[in-house]
Amino acid sequence: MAGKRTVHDVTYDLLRSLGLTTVFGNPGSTEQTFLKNFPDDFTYVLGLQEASVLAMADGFAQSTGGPALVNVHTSAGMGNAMGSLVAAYKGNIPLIVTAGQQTREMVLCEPYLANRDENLLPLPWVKWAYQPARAEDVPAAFMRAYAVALQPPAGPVFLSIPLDDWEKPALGPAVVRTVSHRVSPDTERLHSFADRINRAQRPLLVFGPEVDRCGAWEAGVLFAEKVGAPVYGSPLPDRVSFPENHRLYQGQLPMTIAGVTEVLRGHDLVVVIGAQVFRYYPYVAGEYLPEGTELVQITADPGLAGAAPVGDSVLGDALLALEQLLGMVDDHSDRLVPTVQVRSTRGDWAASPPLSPDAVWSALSTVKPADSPLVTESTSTMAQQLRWLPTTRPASFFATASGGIGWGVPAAVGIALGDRARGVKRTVVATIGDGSFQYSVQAIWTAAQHRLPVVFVVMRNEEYSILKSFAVLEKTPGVPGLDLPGLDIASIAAGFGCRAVNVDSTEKLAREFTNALDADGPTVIVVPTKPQPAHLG
Ligand SMILES: Cc1ncc(C[n+]2csc(CCOP(=O)(O)OP(=O)(O)O)c2C)c(N)n1
Ligand SMILES: [Mg+2]
Repeated sequence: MAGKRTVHDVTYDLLRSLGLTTVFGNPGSTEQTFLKNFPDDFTYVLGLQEASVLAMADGFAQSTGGPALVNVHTSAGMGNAMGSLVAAYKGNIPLIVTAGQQTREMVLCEPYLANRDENLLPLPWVKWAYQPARAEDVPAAFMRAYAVALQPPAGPVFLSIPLDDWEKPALGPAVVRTVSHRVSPDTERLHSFADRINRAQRPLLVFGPEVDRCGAWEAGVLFAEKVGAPVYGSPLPDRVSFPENHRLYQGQLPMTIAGVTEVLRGHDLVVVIGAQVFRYYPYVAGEYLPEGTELVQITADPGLAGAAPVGDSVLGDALLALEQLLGMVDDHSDRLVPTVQVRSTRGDWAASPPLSPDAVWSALSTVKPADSPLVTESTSTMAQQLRWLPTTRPASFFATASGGIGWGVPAAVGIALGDRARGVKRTVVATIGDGSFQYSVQAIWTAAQHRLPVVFVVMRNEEYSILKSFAVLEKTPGVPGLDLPGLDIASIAAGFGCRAVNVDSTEKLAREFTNALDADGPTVIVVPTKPQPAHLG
């Protein structure tokens, strides 16, 4: 019948209804049937490599607080995107990742570009992977993908769509559904946790990424102040969830079993909210909890509740849990908690290059606008960042959730795109190691094309500095491949169309940073930086 609506028409209507009108992609012949006659009310954000495409969508979703849509090229494109997919999965980012597939008519004989075992490739880093059994099922598969991605724990899903599906007649209009993205914790169990908090003599609180992600920053502060307990940030956070300049804030937990246990010693109850127990990294053996310490965990992720080696868990949204707990706990706001000096006051470092990381971070702390979010992937200078640029506002600290580098540069670009989409004007600051800068470097081209307000500060220490600290910890001398000579980062950045400058003093860094804030587009500032031995305990 002439004029019959196609799978293409109905799917675009559905995407419109779901607010998914921005597509992050890199196209190929297997995707062009989806992208055909791309509607005017949709935006296509081109990334030049799929690692960037996916992490830009991740940043976009974190800025907007909603899901994001990705379209990559069959198996090869999906393969390139995998590292970024792991970070999105670990960070609970609702992404609907789609890839084209060869024509159904000939896929059995494995033509060029056929995505073989298409649903296996993204596993285990998606919540659901599916190629519709029939072309007519494509719209409903999108609806299911949306519902699965959004519900807690949120995360990426994958759809493979044969290229000949789009022109097929649709069954009818798509069914639009809504789902909840919060789950309330079991009240009875929460009461039992509150009783334990009320009985505790020396409780300690740990806030993790779920708190900031679900909009519970303020609720967390109220709860901590009422309990009157010291607060730690969870180790290796991808989001910071508590003001790091608050009088109750004591610092970030260490990243080893033994290190965490030392901090928890003497506390009878540890309350972990919105975090894994714990995100350990180097193996330094020890007890998971000191003698006499109990632990309770609140998380929306059954996987994390299951993986905790110790303690009692309740499943639920951190905001709903904190709001309920606030009414259940006794007021101990007058309990004495020693304050910890997190921030340094003055520096005594050489003014000539290479600059010490302390000098770089302290200079940044004098010029970074208070409302600028920080995206950071400077692996050996995390302690200096905490010292000089503590996070004091919600939704303003972002780092990879997976430990894979190459996330920060494209995520910063995605956050700037998300800010623009929701009408927020602020400059995104991305502090990136010279090694980390290379992995998804082409994302800066997208930033330049969209004239995004991003300042990249690249710390050029000419090495994978953190890995040299690991070599000491792991007693592995003589590891090759840890030096990075001969990288002209400013030229690379200029080649992608960015403003780019080399600076060799803190004054120039501050001046160029301030200039960058006024620029119409991204700037890459390259700072020669001294290698920094990192404390990994
Ligand atoms: C995708 C990926 N490949 C390799 C690694 C291993 N790795 C961890 S940190 C690091 C070096 C980072 O170097 P740089 O960004 O220069 O920071 P620096 O340690 O010098 O501060 C590498 C290669 C990783 N985490 N992710
Ligand atoms: Mg480096």
